[in-house]
Amino acid sequence: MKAIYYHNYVDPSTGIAKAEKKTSVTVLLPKDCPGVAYYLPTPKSPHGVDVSPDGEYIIGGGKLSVNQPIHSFSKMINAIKNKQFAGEIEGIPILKYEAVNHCEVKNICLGPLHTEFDDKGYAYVSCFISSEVVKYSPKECKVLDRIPVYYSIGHLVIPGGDSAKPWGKYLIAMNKITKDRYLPTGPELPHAAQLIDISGKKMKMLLDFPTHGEPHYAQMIPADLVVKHQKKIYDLGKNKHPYAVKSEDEAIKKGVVRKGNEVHIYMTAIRSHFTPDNIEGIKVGDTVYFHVTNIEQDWDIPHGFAMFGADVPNVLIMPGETLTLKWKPEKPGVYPFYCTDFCSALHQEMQGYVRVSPRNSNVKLCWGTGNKRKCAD
Ligand SMILES: [Cu+2]
Repeated sequence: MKAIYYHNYVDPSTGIAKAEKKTSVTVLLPKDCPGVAYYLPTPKSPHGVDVSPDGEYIIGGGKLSVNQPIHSFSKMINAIKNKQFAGEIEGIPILKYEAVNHCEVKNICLGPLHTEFDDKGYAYVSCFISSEVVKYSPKECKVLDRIPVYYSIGHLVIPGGDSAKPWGKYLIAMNKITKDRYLPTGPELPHAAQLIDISGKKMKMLLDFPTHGEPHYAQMIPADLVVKHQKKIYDLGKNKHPYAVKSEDEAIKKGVVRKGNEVHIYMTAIRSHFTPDNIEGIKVGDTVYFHVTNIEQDWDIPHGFAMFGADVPNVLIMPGETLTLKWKPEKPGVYPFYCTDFCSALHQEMQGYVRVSPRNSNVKLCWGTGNKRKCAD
């Protein structure tokens, strides 16, 4: 059907984002696609739905029910095969509750919301109203342990707990209310996260710490899964940004280029200066583009670039990356720019100046840093 939307993507070789306007979208209507979806009835006001690592148990958090319904995936497939339906809504068949239900965990808690799983076949549900985490066996439909949390837990997370391979050592409870837990610093208090050891038979509270926002869906994985994919720098040699410069000499050589009222500045940033850091010949009425390449090839050395009076006041440039900041000076004067990310002991000195002349002046474009200077022909 007709719909206008923008498909945005970043070309990794240039770092430049492009937006493509599209005019149609594909819409699937269930009544035209039999078998695409089925309803699983879940009492009452279901909130979360989570599937066990082996794919067999589909657990609905019936928030206003004290009995936790556990649906069976294999029973569901059979029910679909045998057409055990209780009705239909807009072309989507409703499966018969009794045909798909594995069991109900009776009196599990008040307000069960979300369920996570460990690597031993146990499930852990967050209980919003009774403020607790309850450990149970979905297979045997049996509650095994419960631990109070402070207070009103929403989500919870176990490393890999939403995947086919959980690491079952820790659980973090994400709580929405912390009255009486922390220093009363103002009208709003922080929310809380609580780290719980789930490696033993009984759950054990290890740590209670403030967090912000309403802590929500989160995932945890062991750090060594991330380390081998981590990006420390962008390779300067592979930077294909049309205004990238790879050295200070190149920045001086390419320098500042005027195209009518448009001025493009090739600039480098490295501890602890910009090249060029002294520019004149810009005029009121010009649109100035600072194309700043961070030529560092070292981990954790981003540089910032802020231009006094620019609409977007600041960009943060990672090592090897080029970013552009647009600026339209409105009156003559000398304007400072500076690095906005603490990069070294001389970070505070990492700054420069642009001299802006009146609209009709004939001040020549000149640029440089220290003794390296150049002027336009
Ligand atoms: Cu810096």
